[in-house]
Amino acid sequence: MSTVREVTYQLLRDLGMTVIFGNPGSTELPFLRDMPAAFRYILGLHERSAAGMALGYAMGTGKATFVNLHSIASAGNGLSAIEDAWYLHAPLVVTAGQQDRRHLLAEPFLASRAIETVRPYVKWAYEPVRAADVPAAIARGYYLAMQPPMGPVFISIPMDDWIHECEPLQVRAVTRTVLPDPTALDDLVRALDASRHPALVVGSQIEEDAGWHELVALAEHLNADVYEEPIPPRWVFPRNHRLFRGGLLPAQQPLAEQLAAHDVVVVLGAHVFRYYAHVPGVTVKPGTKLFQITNSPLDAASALAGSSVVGNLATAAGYLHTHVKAKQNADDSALTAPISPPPGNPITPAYLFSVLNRVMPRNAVIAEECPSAKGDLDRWLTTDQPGSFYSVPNGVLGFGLPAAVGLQMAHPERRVVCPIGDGSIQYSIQALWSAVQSQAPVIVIVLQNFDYSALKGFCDFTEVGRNVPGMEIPGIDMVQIAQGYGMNAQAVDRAEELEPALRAAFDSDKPRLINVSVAKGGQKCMGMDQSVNPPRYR
Ligand SMILES: Cc1ncc(C[n+]2csc(CCOP(=O)(O)OP(=O)(O)O)c2C)c(N)n1
Repeated sequence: MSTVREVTYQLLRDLGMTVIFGNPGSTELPFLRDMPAAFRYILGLHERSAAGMALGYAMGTGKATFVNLHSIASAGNGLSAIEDAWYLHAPLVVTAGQQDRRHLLAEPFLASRAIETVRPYVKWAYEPVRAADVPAAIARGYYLAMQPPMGPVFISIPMDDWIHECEPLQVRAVTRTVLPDPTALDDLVRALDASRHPALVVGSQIEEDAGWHELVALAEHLNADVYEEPIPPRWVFPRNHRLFRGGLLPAQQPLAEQLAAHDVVVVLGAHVFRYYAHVPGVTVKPGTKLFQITNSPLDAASALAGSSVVGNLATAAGYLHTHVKAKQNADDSALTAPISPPPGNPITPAYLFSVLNRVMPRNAVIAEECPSAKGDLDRWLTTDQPGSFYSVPNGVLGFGLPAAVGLQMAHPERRVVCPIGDGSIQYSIQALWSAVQSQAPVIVIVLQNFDYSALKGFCDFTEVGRNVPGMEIPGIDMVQIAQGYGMNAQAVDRAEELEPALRAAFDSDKPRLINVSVAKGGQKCMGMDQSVNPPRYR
């Protein structure tokens, strides 16, 4: 008879989860010992980094990724990455050790209530009732994690379970594509056929459902204006396309105004809508017909207005393309090409991103976390290939760097670039070490402005005032920190140094950190200024 440990490794092999991201402790050692040669263990020096790299890897490969954390000690540390996976619909099978069942009742050292802790941000949190159920629980977690909307699951495993006897387990076929209701889509077809000026609002679920090409074909067929969802975690439409109209603002009233010219708005793969600043208003102006197609029943239920259809985005876009009549009357006022920003000193984020856009390969992948420079990044980076852009989904800093490293591991044939603030990089700084150790040639561009510019911007935006503690972060030497983790690093202080430094990084096949001294940001809040009538908090 096999053991739980042997059956589990066979199961992980059969499910294709042979890369394990983790940070070990005593309660995991009975599982990790003598790991079979087919497996690769990626060590994160902190669980935010370990689970965050797994998140990047899962999004890059589109496949469930196995994470092994340490009891409650590290499930808590990894929770923000699990939360990111929840909002990004990223399939993670997260496991953590539990104390030995035989004395759990006595609350020993490292006893774990991790399943209660993580529950709001996972699709399923479970501790098997019997040791012999461990492999089947992992299999069940895997099928659920991969089911749209994909997401994390969590299984807590008592450390004595691994040595118990266990029956072999057969992997099962579980389908993953949920077809949208054709009757509901036909209502949308009629609305689009009757529409004079439709708009598409596109969101990250397009990428989850591999619907990039179907979306572009649909937009061109309809000649519809295409807007990106507010604060997009992924870009899903070519940035230079004639129909691309930019992003929607994350506040109710200004967003409705952006869409005011349209008689039909179809939201494809996004919330209706993701707001940030509370500026009350209507969802869309009266008379505009609003439709949502989403792979998430939760998003369908929480939409503020309109009709929702649940199902696969690629299928839905393909159906609409086939059934709606083509339209000619596009307003072809595509975004005019902006004038390149000047190379001033200090370097502006706008200049930095305009140079990066010129220098980087067209198939580069961006994993970003630069709060106050988001607007400039959005303006100047013109990626036009699927899987090119990832960003923090729900405001929890610590996403960017480990996601970049995980994405780089998933895409050895592409270069991953991580533009990141000097504040943001501190939340998961240890991922620098994992990039070096795993030889993942990620290019980290730190925007060093020595403060929390985005928070200062928010202070101005909402009239909180500037008399707030904890806004400055002086005295951090990012080059030395990176070098301390074994990474090549250099400082760029003058505009003329920027392009050579970037070119050298792309020419090298090693990971590298470039610390760029930039002008302080915070002039706008998520693309909004006082004209949107922001809330006041004083
Ligand atoms: C985990 C976490 N802690 C704190 C915050 C609040 N916060 C939002 S933006 C920001 C500043 C980040 O600084 P930096 O990366 O230097 O970017 P900058 O604001 O200077 O553009 C902070 C602290 C957060 N969103 N997440």
